[in-house]
Amino acid sequence: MKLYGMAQSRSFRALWALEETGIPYEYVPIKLLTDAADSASSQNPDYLALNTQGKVPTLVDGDLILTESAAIVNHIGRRAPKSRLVPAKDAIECARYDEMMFFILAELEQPLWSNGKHRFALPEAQRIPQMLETAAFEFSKAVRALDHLLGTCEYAIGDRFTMADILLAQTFNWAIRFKFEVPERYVELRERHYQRPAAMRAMQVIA
Ligand SMILES: N[C@@H](CCC(=O)N[C@@H](CS)C(=O)NCC(=O)O)C(=O)O
Repeated sequence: MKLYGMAQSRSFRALWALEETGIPYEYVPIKLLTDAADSASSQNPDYLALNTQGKVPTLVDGDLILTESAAIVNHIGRRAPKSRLVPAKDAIECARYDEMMFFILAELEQPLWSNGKHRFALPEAQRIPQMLETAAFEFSKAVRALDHLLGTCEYAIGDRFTMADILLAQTFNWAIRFKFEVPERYVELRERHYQRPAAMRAMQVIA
């Protein structure tokens, strides 16, 4: 498999997933905001042919091209079924996994992305400064919903580490970096999961 990505982005989810499974891969660093003529630029025509939005991550597995981080980690997990990083057998476990993955993307991550979009990612004319306050409000609401979903569980679902924990830990890492208010429980969750050998190896690759 070939993974295109960059540091401090959702690419880390995919890289960490690859390291958890032990699947051999090649990592290709991509640069944002550089001259499109640069072969590593996200705007280079060869990269745009893979990822039409010029975003990261992109995973290429044979003829398959994936450009959504959650779909990428799921695909990696399914390519390594023995890892059990993506639930596949029990319908209840699969449902809980789906719920957590969709919750992370739709509720927990969105306020972080809104913050980023309205601080630097959108063209200046499209930025609305008040969105930062709204994002902080929405994030704390999502955190309360997560408290409810998790109860006293140590993992995102059930009693073992899954790809949902990768998304959860990386999303809280992002929240901490963006200076959102993160309860101690989730600071600790991020620390615990980022100490996994696979996460540490992924950090060396992406640095
Ligand atoms: N929904 C996509 C979002 C990908 C995305 O927005 N990636 C950011 C970095 S984390 C990016 O490439 N931004 C550059 C841009 O928006 O041009 C995913 O989860 O993979």
